[in-house]
Amino acid sequence: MNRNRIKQHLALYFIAGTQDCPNDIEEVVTGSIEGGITLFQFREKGKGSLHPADEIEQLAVRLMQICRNSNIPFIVNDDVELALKIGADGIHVGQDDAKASEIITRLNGMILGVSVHSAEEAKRALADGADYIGVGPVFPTSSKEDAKEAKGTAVIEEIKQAGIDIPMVGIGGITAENAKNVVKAGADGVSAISSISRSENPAAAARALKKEITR
Ligand code: 3NM
Repeated sequence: MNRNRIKQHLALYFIAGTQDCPNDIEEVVTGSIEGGITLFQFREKGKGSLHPADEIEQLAVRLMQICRNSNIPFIVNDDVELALKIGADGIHVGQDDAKASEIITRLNGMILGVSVHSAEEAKRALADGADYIGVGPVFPTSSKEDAKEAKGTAVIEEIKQAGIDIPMVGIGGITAENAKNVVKAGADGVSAISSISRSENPAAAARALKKEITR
């Protein structure tokens, strides 16, 4: 996918796994799409996540179908084998997951996203061939147990100032109240888990976020 389209898809990037959803995840994802998300990442990870691999795979396939019906690219977090097996649109890896430079040859055009926490890591992700980076945590988050310290929009600004030219999305504690600052700082979009997944009305939550980033 070309850079401009990637940037467009980063506008409102929703991430979730069953552990993030008090309600049925398929309904949550359907609602979020109705509310205007532009990309979805399946991240089945941490306390409360589904464990048997076959259940994870079946759920991934169902969620991918829901996304495909609305032309929303479906990204798998971390699990390269699962992403390849089900034919996902992309894979997202963290600094502690499989190395981007090692998996890129297997991806065959799939979107590759990498989590970064500094300009240094951003530079490496670009050199490794990442299509986009997730920069965080911008604000404190309770959706990732081992999240690093929140740095506000400083790292996003640093990456911009350093001229590291790669599509980027901010992540961590992003809500409709603070989303605008993330885009103002130079991100192409915002990524969110709980402000959508834990909302009683995921469609309305996504719509509220979208409004902030598009005006
Ligand atoms: N990665 P919420 S923060 C999955 O800093 C993830 O790389 C982060 O969840 C990073 O929107 C995070 O609920 C959790 O704060 C984001």
